[in-house]
Amino acid sequence: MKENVNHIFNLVNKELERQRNSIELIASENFTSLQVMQAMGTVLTNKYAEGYPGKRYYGGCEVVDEIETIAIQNLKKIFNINWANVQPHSGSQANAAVFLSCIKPGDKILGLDLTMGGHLTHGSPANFSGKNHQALFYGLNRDTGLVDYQMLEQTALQQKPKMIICGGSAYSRDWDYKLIREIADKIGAVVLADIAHTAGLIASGLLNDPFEHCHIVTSTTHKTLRGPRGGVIMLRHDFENPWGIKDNKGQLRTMSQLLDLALFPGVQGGPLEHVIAAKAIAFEEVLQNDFKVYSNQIISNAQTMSGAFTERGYNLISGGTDNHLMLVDLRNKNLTGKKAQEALEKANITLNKNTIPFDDKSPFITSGIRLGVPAITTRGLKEMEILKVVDLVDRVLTNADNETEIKLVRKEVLSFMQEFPLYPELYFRQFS
Ligand code: DSN
Repeated sequence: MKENVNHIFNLVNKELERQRNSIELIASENFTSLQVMQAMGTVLTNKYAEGYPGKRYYGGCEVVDEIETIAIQNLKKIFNINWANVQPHSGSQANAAVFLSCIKPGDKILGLDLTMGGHLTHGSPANFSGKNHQALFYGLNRDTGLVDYQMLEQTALQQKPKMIICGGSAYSRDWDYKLIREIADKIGAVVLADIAHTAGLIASGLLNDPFEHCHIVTSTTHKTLRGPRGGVIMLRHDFENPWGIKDNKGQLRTMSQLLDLALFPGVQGGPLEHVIAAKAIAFEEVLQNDFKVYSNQIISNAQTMSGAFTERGYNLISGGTDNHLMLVDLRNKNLTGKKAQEALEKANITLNKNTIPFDDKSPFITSGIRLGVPAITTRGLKEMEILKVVDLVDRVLTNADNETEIKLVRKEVLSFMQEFPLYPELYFRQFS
């Protein structure tokens, strides 16, 4: 038993070393503060608290009530909103609750195609969203790489979906939430904005504000928000639901009531109060002035990176980025996304292969890679260092079959990342 437990802690330390020694370019990852991490490893993990603050199904909830209330208050301050639910275990659970509260099985939904940068929970046939609903998709314009709002409008007017979803996981441009709402109003559809990727940048006022136009907003908390893994559901205005949606007792409810009920008991059981404590701390960090400095640096780093790749002859979908990520089309480099990901991994550079719009390759192979800068920005890399990162990535991609060159790049990555210490004091001790 002891050996097996220690083996796990050894593996945790191994992962710590992997993170320390890599250039992390996965657009959806980040490094939390030590405080955020510490909150997750506390006695709060022992507590059952089904229900919501003040209305729980278990005794002994007075402390977690206080913690969850602080998390909610902090989140409300960040986005200037009236209501929030901080219990979703993930962005997918948050979206599942929105679906459960607003639409019925079989209803039509309209989201950005996954192969064009959308998300599994926006209607993919492999996901509950596409299995339980009639999923329709809009895409990107082939020439510009931008969301094809004309296609979105035409599909919406013809098909009359009950819900329009905006937001994605590999789209590097900002969204026209106002236009989407105008289209939705013509057919009486609910607009869900999933800001999982860009929440931190929106919190810092650097991207369009979805809250004024979209009925419901969901997010994860671990990407640009730099919190623990988890999700949230938010409303700026808690509206009387205009669609006359009733709860399972046939009672008319406001949206916040329906969403609370949909998440618990509809989708989830007991909330993860240790993660909610970590969310409360992360949200406190977002409220500090230096978070805005961090978000500005993300955008500047992403633009520096996209400019440098373009100068080196890489084709970027939409020609660049407004946010923290970019999508590179590797077809002119005679490389697949899979090959690129694997070669880079050997050099301790982590990112993911990604389909590009109108890709002729499968999601297991792909013609592109997605790169994001939130994690390396947290580690302290600025514009000058971003140029070095681009150089290292380019060297691997132009020598993808040259093991000697890849080894040389790996050596450089190891010494380069030592200049940006990650959790220097941290070590997960073994138990005797
Ligand atoms: N898997 C996440 C991403 O990488 O974007 C989205 O859920």
